[in-house]
Amino acid sequence: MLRISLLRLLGRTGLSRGLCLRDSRLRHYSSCPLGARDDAQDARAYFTTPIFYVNAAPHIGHLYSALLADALCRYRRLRVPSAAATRFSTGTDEHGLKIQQAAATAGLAPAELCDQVSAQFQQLFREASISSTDFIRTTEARHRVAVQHFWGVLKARGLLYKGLYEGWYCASDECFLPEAKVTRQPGPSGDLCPVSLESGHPVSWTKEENYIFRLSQFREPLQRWLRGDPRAITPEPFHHAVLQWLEEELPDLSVSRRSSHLHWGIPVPGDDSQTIYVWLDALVNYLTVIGYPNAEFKSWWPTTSHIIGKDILKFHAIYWPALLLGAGMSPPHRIYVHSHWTVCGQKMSKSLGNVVDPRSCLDRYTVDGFRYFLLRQGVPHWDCDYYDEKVVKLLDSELADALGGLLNRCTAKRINPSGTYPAFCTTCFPSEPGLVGPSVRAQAEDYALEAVSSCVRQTNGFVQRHAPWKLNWQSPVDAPWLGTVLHVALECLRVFGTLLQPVTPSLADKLLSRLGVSATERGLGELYFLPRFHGHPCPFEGRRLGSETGLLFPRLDQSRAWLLKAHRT
Ligand code: ME8
Repeated sequence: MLRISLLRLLGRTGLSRGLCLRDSRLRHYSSCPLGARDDAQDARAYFTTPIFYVNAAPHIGHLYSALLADALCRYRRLRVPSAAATRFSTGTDEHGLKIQQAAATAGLAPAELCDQVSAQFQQLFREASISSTDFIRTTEARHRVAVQHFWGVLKARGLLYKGLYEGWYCASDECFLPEAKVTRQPGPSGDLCPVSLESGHPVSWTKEENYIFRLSQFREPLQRWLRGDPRAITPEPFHHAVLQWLEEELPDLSVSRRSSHLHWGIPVPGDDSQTIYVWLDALVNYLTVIGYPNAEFKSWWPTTSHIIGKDILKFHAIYWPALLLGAGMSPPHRIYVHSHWTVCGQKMSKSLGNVVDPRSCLDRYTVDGFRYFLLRQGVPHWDCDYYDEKVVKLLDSELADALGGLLNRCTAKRINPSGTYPAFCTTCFPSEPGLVGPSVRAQAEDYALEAVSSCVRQTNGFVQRHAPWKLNWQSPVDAPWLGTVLHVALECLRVFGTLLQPVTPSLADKLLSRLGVSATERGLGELYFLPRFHGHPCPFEGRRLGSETGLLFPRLDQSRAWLLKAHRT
């Protein structure tokens, strides 16, 4: 069944209903559009991914976040085609102790490490057809201006004070931890070392004079925000989790570090002895991209959707909205949260060294194939284990056999010798079920069009049931029905192709081109399913199909021997 897990993330946004036809036409998606409060052509929507640390090369977890954002963004562009209406940013997070230490370990200047790894992220995203409109690096001058301005606003509003901050700090996670979140584990020398309970990363005791943000003042405003907008954080369990966290006391937050300890960052305005905390620096990237502090940013804020992994929920759902409220702005419109890719049950992470290289996956499975796999298989609510066999099995059965096979069946010369989108015959397939007569050929099951169109396999079942390869174009009795069977199946393929555009853009393009659907006929507004069934004209009927483009998606399992060999080396 063609179920894309992305659709589950979208929940009630409407895309999940995309394959379900009512009144045999695709309905306009009536619920709240992604990232915008209404669907007007000039309504703006701004999508963001996290900005990724440059301490190590990208892995498939990073690509997954970027793909989710990309699919949401491409879907939004299908609904609202105006190029000026949608913005999509991604980028790299280049400051902080973690990067400073990684550069020292690699024997590089921090700026060199940042240039190298940021370029790898940019190349990966280009190769994976991530259609971002902006890429931000936090080492850019425009970002320093934005962060220092934001700091100035918080200061002017009396929300920063200087005080002694004492507690555990985890450089790997770049966060402060209360005692209750710290445990002891044997270190390399066998001695017990303090580590973060959640991530397992080492922590160290820190005691310094810092600037502190009055986070504690924001507990109630945050609760009001989340209770007033139950869809602010989706899926719901994450919304609920944040409200649970807010039941507990919210301590003030240290937002700077001594420059002698952390020099790789943005200095506190007017106090060079302190460097701004990397999370405050990083979160402001979402404003820098849209021109903050210039007033232009107001046309994109707060119609913003942040796509993030669950590991950084607290930063985006508590710190960031509190900082924004403190600076006199609204929280983001939506926070879409996803879970993690694991390997043998363990979170894929650079520090564990169990990462899967996304570029070799794109090479091996093709860009569309790997995009489809990650978006189809990943689920927002729970972690998903990665292994190569799973990719091969899924792509072979769903893209190569079910979808590719269906296209082949309806367009192959043997069954469709005229190479057209054949006519639909209302006598063979009357709009009313149960009619009998010598020319009525449709069966009771064929009236379950919702089901037919909701699933590629069921469309294949429809074709299989009527075996067009056994019907004869030369027979006046068979010909109209043969055309009708192909017409219905091609209509289903057209719907699948249109809806797959955000997920597998090249494959969808190949499919729609083969069906003869022009570039202006691929929007959601054009998506009327089987109008002939309801007595309306169908623009495709009688039209020549597009030219042959070969297999839609080649089976992978022939290359499995190669795959296993590649794995062993
Ligand atoms: O946290 N599965 O950067 P980061 C799925 N710079 N997604 C994963 C993943 C996995 N195993 N591992 C990582 C940072 N991700 C900060 C963010 S934003 C203002 C600053 C994805 O390089 C997921 O989106 O550690 C996660 O939240 C993000 O990468 C963390 O990337």
